[in-house]
Amino acid sequence: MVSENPLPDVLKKIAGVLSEGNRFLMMTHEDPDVDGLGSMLALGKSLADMGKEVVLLIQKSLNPPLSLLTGAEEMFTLLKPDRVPDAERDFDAVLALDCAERERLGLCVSSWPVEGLTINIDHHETNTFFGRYNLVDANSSSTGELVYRLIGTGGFPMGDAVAENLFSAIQSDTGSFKYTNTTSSAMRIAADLLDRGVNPWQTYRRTMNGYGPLRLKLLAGALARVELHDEGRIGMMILPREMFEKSGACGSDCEGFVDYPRYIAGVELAVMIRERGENTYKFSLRSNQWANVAELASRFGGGGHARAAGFTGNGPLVTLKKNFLLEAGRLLNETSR
Ligand SMILES: [Mn+2]
Repeated sequence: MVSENPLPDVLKKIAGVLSEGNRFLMMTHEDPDVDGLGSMLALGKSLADMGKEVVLLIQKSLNPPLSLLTGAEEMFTLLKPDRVPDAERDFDAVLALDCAERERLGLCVSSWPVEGLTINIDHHETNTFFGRYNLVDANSSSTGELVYRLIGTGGFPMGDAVAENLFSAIQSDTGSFKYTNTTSSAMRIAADLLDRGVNPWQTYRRTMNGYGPLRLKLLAGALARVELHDEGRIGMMILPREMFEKSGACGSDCEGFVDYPRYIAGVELAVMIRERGENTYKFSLRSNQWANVAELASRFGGGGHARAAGFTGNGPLVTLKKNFLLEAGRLLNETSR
C-alpha cells in the first residue's frame, strides 16, 4: 500500500465514519464517467466486503462500456422506481464521488440530505465543499486515487474487484497515464494495484473498447464536421441530436471524441458541443498547454480541471457558439505564451 498521504485528518475522519456506520448511500455526477463510477464501485464493494449495506445510486441505466465495470449491474437506477431504495431509509452517511458541486448530482440530488452526514470526495479544482466532510484534493489525479487512500487509511479490504475499479478510475482520468495529472503518486498507486493482480490491458479494453460499431458511425460524422477557429487555436466538434439519431449511437458513444480536435497541430483549446435537448447544449473543453479551461467553463456556470472542464449552455446554438468563441478567444489572448 502506498502510504504517502496529503490529507491525513479528513481521511481519518471519513474512514472513522465508514468504519462505525452500517448503511451508506453513494452517488456521482450526472453523465457519470469511469472515475466516478469506478470510485463508487470500489468503495462500495470494499464496505460491502465488511458486511455493510451500501446502495449505489445512478440517474439512469448505463450503456457499454460503463456497464461493463465490475459490479455495475448491482447499481440502483433512479429512473426505475421499482428499484429505487427507500428514500426514508436511515443512511449513516451519504457520499458524493467525483462531483464538483451539489447541482451536478442531477436527479440524484433529491436523495442528498440537507442536514445529515454527507461526504464529498472529489478532485475538481472548482469543488464547492458541499459536504459536511470534504475529501477534496485538486492535486489528485482522480477520485479513484482519493478512494485508494481512504481504503488504505481505514484498513478496509481491497479485493480484486476493488483494485480493478480503482485502477480503471485512475487509468481513465489520466488518459492511460498521459495527461498532466499523471503524477508520480498516481503511478505508485497504479503500480501497487498491478502488484495486486490488476491487468491493465483488460481494464482498458473493458472501459474503452466495449463500444459498439455505431460509435464509429457517429465518429465519422463528427470528424467530417470539425471546425477550426481563432486562427487554428480552437478546434470545435459539434454533435447535433440528428447525428445521434442518424447513426443510431447513444449519448455515451461520443465519450473521448473531444480528443480528436485536440490533437490537431496548433490547437490549444478543443471543444465538443453536444445537443442534449431543445436549446440545451453540453460543452466539453480540453486544453493542451496553458489555457485554463476550468476558468473558462466557470464563466459559463460550469467547472472542472485546468485541462478538462465543461458546462451546459441554454439557448440557440449560434448564440452560444458566438459567445463561447468570444470568451475563449479572449482567454487565449490574455494568457497566450
Ligand atoms: Mn474524475
